[in-house]
Amino acid sequence: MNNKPVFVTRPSLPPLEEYTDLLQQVWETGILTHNGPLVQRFEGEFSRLLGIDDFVTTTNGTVALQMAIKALELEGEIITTPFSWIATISAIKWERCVPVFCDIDPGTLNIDVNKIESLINERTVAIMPVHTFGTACDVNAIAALAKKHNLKVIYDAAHAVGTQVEGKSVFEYGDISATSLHSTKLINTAEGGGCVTQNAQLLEKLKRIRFFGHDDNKIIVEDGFNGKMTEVHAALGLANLRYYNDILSDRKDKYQKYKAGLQGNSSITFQDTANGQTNYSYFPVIFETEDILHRVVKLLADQEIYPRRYFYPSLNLHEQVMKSVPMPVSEDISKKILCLPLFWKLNNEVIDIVVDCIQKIR
Ligand code: T4K
Repeated sequence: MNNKPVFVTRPSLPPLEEYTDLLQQVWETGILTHNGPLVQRFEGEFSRLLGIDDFVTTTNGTVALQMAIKALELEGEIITTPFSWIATISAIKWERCVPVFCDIDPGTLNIDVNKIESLINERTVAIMPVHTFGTACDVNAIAALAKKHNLKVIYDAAHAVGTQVEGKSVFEYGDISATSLHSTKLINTAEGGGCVTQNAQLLEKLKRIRFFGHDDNKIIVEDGFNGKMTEVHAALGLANLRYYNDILSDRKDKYQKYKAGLQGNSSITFQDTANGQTNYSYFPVIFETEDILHRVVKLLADQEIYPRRYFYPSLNLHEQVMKSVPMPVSEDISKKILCLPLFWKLNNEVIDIVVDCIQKIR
């Protein structure tokens, strides 16, 4: 087998000349940043492909989350999931809000909507769920809860480029969705991210916040910071977007190949992708025990194949960043979950080897 070692992911990369053609334009204009022509073009093309009205690019997904909190002027407690990447809570903490964990649903691995209400109090200002591994949250139930208690909803949609609910982009739910365009994501700009909102005033505010608080005339009208994407990053995004449909369908094929190969193995369960509302951006497998996971990791390492323990440990156990509170479902799942290699152009032979290794261990 070629292309060893095999990692959990590899960035989608267009043919180099397609990227350099776009860079040629950057060299010609000399515009490297400050919402130049390629950033604007990327925002337009990305929005068209996803069927959304507008997209505010940012330097990365963490900054997009922080901008969302800033734009909504939140001060207080934000209910979120312990089963995520550290950025979900670090963004909340950087914005001087307090993360409050709500355990997850063991099937979808998303925030357990039935457990949110008991955590709401007079200090609660928002809910920040994650569309974990690109699988949509129960967006309608979350909207109903938010309405009932007058709370804002920010979706950490870092994994969810391409996820659709009820025939439209999942980015259209909540007050703001914040996504990531990091090199490990379905569409990448190397580092990058962005915000989506249906609210025109919020959209303008997000644009001002990412540009030092400038209005269109470069007058400082509010607190802001520097969250701008560069032209060099937007060029990579534009080149990658040409392959968007191919990337989506290729991942779906590979996801289904894994699933077909592993179906019937009684020591594993899969994420419940809730009626197909996923973008196939990760292939997580939950083993019956942590011991089986360790044995699979060892067997795959012998073949130079390196899956990843996303997300381990459960965020509530990071005692150096916050006080520990028990989150039994998230803690249990995080010990037993492994994300298998899944990326555009992954060799199908690798999937066969991975499936074979897992089937050997019961
Ligand atoms: N919210 C959620 C739910 C998130 O998952 C994340 C980020 C965020 C918010 C914040 O978004 P950003 O601020 O990052 O835009 C990765 C990413 O750094 C991070 O973006 C991502 N989530 C997180 C889940 O995973 P690692 O620690 O897995 O990276 P690393 O270097 O171990 O890479 C994994 C594999 O990918 C490597 O074994 C090889 C391959 N790889 C990686 C990079 C960076 C490449 O082939 N090329 C590359 O350039 O963090």
